[in-house]
Amino acid sequence: MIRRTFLTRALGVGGLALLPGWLRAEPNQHAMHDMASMGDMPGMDHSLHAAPKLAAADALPRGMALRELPKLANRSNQPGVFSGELIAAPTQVELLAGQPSTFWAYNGTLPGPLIEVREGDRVQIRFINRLSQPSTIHWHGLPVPPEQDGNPHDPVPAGGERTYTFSLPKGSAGTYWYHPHPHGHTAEQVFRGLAGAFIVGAADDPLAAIAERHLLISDLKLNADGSIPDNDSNDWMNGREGQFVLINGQHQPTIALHGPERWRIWNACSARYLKLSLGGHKVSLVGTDGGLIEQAQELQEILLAPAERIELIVQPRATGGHVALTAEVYDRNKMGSVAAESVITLAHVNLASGTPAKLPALLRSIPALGPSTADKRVVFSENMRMDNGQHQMDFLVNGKAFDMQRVDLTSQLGEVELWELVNDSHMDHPFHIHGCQFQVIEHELNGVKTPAAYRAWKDTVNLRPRETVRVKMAQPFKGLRMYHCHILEHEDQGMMAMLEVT
Ligand SMILES: [Cu+2]
Repeated sequence: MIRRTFLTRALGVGGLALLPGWLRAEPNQHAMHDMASMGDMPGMDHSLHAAPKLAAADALPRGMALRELPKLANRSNQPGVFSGELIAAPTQVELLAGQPSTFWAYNGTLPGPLIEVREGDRVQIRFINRLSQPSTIHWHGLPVPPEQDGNPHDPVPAGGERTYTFSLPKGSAGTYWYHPHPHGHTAEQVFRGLAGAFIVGAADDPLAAIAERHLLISDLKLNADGSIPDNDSNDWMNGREGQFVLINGQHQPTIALHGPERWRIWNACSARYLKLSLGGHKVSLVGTDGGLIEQAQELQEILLAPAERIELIVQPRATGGHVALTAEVYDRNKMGSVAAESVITLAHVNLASGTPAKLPALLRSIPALGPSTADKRVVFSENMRMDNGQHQMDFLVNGKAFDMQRVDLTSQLGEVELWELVNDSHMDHPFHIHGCQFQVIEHELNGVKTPAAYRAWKDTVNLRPRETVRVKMAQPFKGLRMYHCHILEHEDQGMMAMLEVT
């Protein structure tokens, strides 16, 4: 159904203009008839009708102090056990004055509540699904057993519930998140508001003395009447981007530094790439998806692909002063006639004067994964073909669209493997694998190999057009794992595959 609706979306009257010139064709009679007969399908883009107008770019209030993420309450009184409840349900939020929007939210908050636990904790989350669709919760990046990881094979039906339980081992401290992963509905459930942050704290954290701040960045496409539009054909091709980029659900908030701060940043956007800059102010990268790196890396800009996370140390500036946190222009080679990219202001930051913190020379040791004894090759590609006289866009892994019944690769438990991740397409795609962290070994582009600049644990890595990235990993649990493009529209259309660990 997902591919079918995309096909009609792509050929909708409004959608035609968005196709690249070499793909444009007049829809034939059959296609037009087909489209009309499918007008009542759920989630259908009624391209023949006038689309509601998008809210103006300045329609949301801005400049409020950045609020903290709401926290999920721990209902357990046992030491070492975190027990909480997440309810996914339609929730009315009035972002535009007098024009309430219906989001889908966890526990009524946008984003969902922050889950904060410690290494060694046992986690029990009761999930109640009050949506009209099946859903799951995927614990993005966490080392949890496959049957607890919200695979599309384990849907929680509309009106149903289940409890996810897992333990977090020593060494798993890091910056994670959670979001739905049901078959074919992931993109919609996330863009309607379902996502939240998950932090695993370390017992021996070398940066524990530095104040933490959390910035979960998400993207919002909003109509002027407050409704949240379905994906259009452009969203299905390039991944959805809205006219608003929010931090902790706020538009262009202000942040006042009172001294050195440790920022954890999540790119929870469906498709937007964030080339982050703090007005030229140097910051120190201290962590990636799976926790601290070995040595702090000083930088002025960093690219955060969809689903990636980082930890930065932001030091006060002797002269104080205001800077903007921005997403600089990054060209990810979108298809069709899309608007020119521009710099996006995410927040206004006051770098009050203060004393910078001295960082330890070694944050932690990350042992290199040893020699690999098995290889894998994963190729992301796109394909436009004719099907029944209509254009059909495919997003593929190793030449195939996702099939819930097909195991694509198998791995042995604990075996170190070298995965060659290839982007054989013209557009950036972020690769993500469930349930484990990998180490990037090298990037290869145009025949030039570049070793990773530092050792780090990651679960998501961007693949530039025609780029190959080599990573090493070892699977910690037996069972079924998903790996896919984390542009959620591409994932839903088939750029996903399955690994069985035996
Ligand atoms: Cu993709």
